[in-house]
Amino acid sequence: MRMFSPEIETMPREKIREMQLERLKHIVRYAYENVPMYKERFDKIGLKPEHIRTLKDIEKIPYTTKDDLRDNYPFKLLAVPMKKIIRIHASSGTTGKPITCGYTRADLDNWSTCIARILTMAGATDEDIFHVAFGYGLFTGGFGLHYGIEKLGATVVPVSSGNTERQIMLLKDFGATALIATPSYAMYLAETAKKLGVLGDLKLRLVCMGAEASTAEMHEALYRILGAFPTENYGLTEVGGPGVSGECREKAGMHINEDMYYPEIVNIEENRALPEGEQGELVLTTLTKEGMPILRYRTKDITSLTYEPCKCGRTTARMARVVGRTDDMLIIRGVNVFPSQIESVLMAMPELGKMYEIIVDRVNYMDTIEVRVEVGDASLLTDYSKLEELVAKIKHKLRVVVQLDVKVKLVEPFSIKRAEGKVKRVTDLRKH
Ligand code: DLL
Repeated sequence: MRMFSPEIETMPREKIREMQLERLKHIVRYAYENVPMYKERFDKIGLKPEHIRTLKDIEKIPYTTKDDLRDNYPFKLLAVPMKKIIRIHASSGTTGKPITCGYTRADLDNWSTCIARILTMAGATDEDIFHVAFGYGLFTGGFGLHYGIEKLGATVVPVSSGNTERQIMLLKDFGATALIATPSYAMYLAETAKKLGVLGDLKLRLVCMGAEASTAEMHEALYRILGAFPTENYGLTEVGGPGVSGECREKAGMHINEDMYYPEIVNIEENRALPEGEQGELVLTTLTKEGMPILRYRTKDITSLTYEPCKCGRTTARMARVVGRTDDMLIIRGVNVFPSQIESVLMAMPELGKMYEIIVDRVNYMDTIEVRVEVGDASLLTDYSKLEELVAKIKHKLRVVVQLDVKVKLVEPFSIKRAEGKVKRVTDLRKH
């Protein structure tokens, strides 16, 4: 199994922990001495950097949240003078001001290394031609992947997002072997290539996806259409962008770049650290960031960790696929529902297309949930009895998975609007 940084990726667990402790002590002192917010926080509770003597001591450090980043907008969390910052990225966010991140030259170099590792574990080599369909701009996806691909020594085609038919032409003409996109956009490209009858002209062998949640069923569906091996990777602007973790060919969780990030899982209600294997909110500490070190960031992403060495030979911790965010979990008549549960049902049904949306409302004080999903073949919509039968089948499957009666509406192929960036699956009308 090829690795980009074999010495790090196969390091024995004890050695990883030693390295993490050393780096943690350093980053805590560095943040304390250079970022006023951290100094204030520590002083308020009488915590000193030297109180961090073991990895477990990290639990003494207060969490950092999205609100902290907003309150310190745009640059108050930088630990170095602006002169040393050579790149800024930001996440759009849904409301208000964006979240910003500043990078020194060393940060950019580490970032590219993380990406090069993730692409290598997905099976890429310096012979691949990467078509990058992530937006280039403040979003971390485009530039983040771009420089990692260059570091790997592969060819990068920086197409950015938009103009799907042109993307298909370029995929075909440039002979791209690897596609970088969000899972929803990768699916849209695949469906469009199929519609245009050019699937056979594509040379794609890899699809590296990230920036939004996807399910195993979605990966399988994509593989069936494109015939290219799908993997996913994870990251967030607050800690630098993509490059936190990625799947290897075993697809048994995403390997965390543990020399750069220290992961924890906490129980959401009680803010209590959870042991290996238990599901909770991922908390990340950057171990090497110079520009904007972040201690114990509450990601709101729900996952679990395993420290078992992987069959691929890597020893780094793996995080399970993100099941959802604490803030996109829907509570419908008291039942917790994640959009990913619905996706896993829909993507496993060959009669259905690959695009769906979820509409939640409140009628006469009662929560309602409706799933609109495209059929694979429009002719189905004119056959009333088949249609009824299919709706009943979907409802039954959804009932088993989400424990609720879900209204199901089948719609024509390509009738639901596609996103070029991150897809928005849920409309919650109760909030209006
Ligand atoms: O989406 C960084 C990124 C770019 C990751 C490209 C991977 C590839 P943000 O825009 O700040 O950064 O959004 C971060 O997106 O907290 C998750 O909720 C979600 N997310 C990112 N990757 C995954 C994934 C980039 N593989 C937020 N699975 C995160 C599920 C993901 N959710």
